[in-house]
Amino acid sequence: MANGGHGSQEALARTTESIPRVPSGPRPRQPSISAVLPAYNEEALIRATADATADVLARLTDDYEVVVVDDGSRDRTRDAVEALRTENPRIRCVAHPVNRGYGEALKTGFCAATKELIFLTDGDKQFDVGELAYFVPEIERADVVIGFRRPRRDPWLRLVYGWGWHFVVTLLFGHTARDVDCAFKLFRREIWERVRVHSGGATFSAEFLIRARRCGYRIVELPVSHYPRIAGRPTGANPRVVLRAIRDILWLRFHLDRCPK
Ligand SMILES: Nc1nc2c(ncn2[C@@H]2O[C@H](COP(=O)(O)OP(=O)(O)O)[C@@H](O)[C@H]2O)c(=O)[nH]1
Ligand SMILES: [Mg+2]
Repeated sequence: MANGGHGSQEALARTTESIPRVPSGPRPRQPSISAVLPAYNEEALIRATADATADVLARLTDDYEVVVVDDGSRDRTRDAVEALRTENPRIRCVAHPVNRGYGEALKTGFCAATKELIFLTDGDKQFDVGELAYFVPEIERADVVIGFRRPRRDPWLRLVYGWGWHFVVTLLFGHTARDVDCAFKLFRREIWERVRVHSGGATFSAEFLIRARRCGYRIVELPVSHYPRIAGRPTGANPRVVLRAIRDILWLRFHLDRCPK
């Protein structure tokens, strides 16, 4: 995992350069969009991610906001976002005083979102936000549009954890999605108001999709590009995160039968 140097600079530039993939030309309808970016100790990447997200949203709609959820970071993540806000007031930071977990951060971000559509992506710049341009038209025929990483560009151990997780979720709940945890999702905000998610950790994404399916929402899946993390430290495979995820998915299996929605 690189933490600076030429490789990082090139990768940052590469993913930023891909933004013009947003199609130009007349735009039929422009739903307003809130982007929600969870961030935990992402001072090296959050500025570039939030900036790129704002650039893309500005090309897709006149009415957007970027909500970064700083989940009790111990670095200068929040300062980085506040600095960005002085340049673009549509970017704002909602902060937890202490770390509460991925799902809790998303709950905070989704509740803070004010626009018609919510776009979720991670704050670590592993996605090409420009590909959101392919998602927005799909929302006309779906309630939730989710990405699947093709291919997923993470270290091999993280991939093994990912496959294991996919297996467990499918075993317990049947087919849920090709890539349950892909942090590239677009959905109507009203769905968040109707689907109650219990998990505050890494199970959040699976639970959200499982409940959305049970509520009968239409889900469309699209391929998305994925890039290796170029700075900062991933936490998705930490034992504490994994144990919490297992506890939450078993809780869900037990409680979903009693309270289907
Ligand atoms: N809010 C919040 N975000 C987190 C936490 N852990 C990781 N993240 C963020 O969630 C995203 C994905 O985390 P990452 O560690 O890269 O996991 P991975 O990509 O699944 O290996 C990144 O934007 C992180 O900053 C957490 O405890 N709270
Ligand atoms: Mg990541």
